[in-house]
Amino acid sequence: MPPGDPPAADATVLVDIDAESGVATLTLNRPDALNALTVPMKRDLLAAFRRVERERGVRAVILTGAGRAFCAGQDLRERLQPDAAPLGVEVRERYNPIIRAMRALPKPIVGAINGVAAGAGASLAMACDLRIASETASFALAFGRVGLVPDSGATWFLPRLVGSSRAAEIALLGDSVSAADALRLGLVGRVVPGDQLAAEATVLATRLAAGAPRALALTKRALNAAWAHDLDAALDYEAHLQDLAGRTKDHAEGLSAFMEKRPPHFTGE
Ligand code: T3D
Repeated sequence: MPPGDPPAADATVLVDIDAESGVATLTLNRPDALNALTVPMKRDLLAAFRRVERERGVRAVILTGAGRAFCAGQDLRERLQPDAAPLGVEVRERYNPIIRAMRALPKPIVGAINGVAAGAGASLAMACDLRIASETASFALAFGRVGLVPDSGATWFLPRLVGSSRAAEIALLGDSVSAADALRLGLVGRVVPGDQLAAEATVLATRLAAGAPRALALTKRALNAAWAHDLDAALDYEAHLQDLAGRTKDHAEGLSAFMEKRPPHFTGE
């Protein structure tokens, strides 16, 4: 955390920036409500993603939850308030901008899934670039249980991560998917004991933060675009991005480091 910028004790999203490693950790912080998402929290989460995009020293991001849950999705108590926005408005104006910001963030996001990820909480997890889960984590597309449709990108991410047949089971039945099953299905990349999650996520994010930032940003862009591309378009787009990457100082540094048999030192230039 930079000096002079302590988090408010009641902040709904904690932002902790480790200047040395270049890793920013965003922590959803309403543990008593399993980090269920309220209007201020969605605003704070979007602001946090915008902040880590602006901060040049941040090269990788961890998204996790405080307490025993990752995120239980929309705060259902807030939804019962008489002044709650219509659902379509809430999704368009508050959820979708967060998901768009995560996918457009030119820095990798590691989801450290420390507990249950339900409803829009599962969507947030799926919008991360990499997911590492605690053994006690679980995923539930709980939308159907409250008579709603999977949103915040869930219907887009899920079939791409686990295939359409498994996605239909998870989305239509809404059953909880254990961390072990999530690993088997490809919903997460790694599962570790709960007491090792923070450390393992930090190791992963620190590795990413030491990578060539422009190359990683362009790789994320290519992977995002690949879903909408056929092979011809993907080949053309890769060539275009390689042109850009090839002009960076980091590419020259990578070549020098290889020839000199030393680790590269990437600066993002
Ligand atoms: O605006 C819009 O609505 C559109 C967007 C919708 C997107 C969505 O995310 S819809 C889906 C919303 N989420 C859910 O339906 C999940 C609801 N929660 C649960 O099903 C369960 O809590 C869990 C399976 C996640 C965990 O179960 P468990 O037994 O481990 O914990 P618990 O006892 O149910 O919850 C602990 C506390 O967290 C409890 O509070 P209390 O009684 O101790 O004061 C519970 O009410 C609170 N909590 C959990 N989830 C939510 C929540 N409070 C508000 N909203 C929640 N989503």
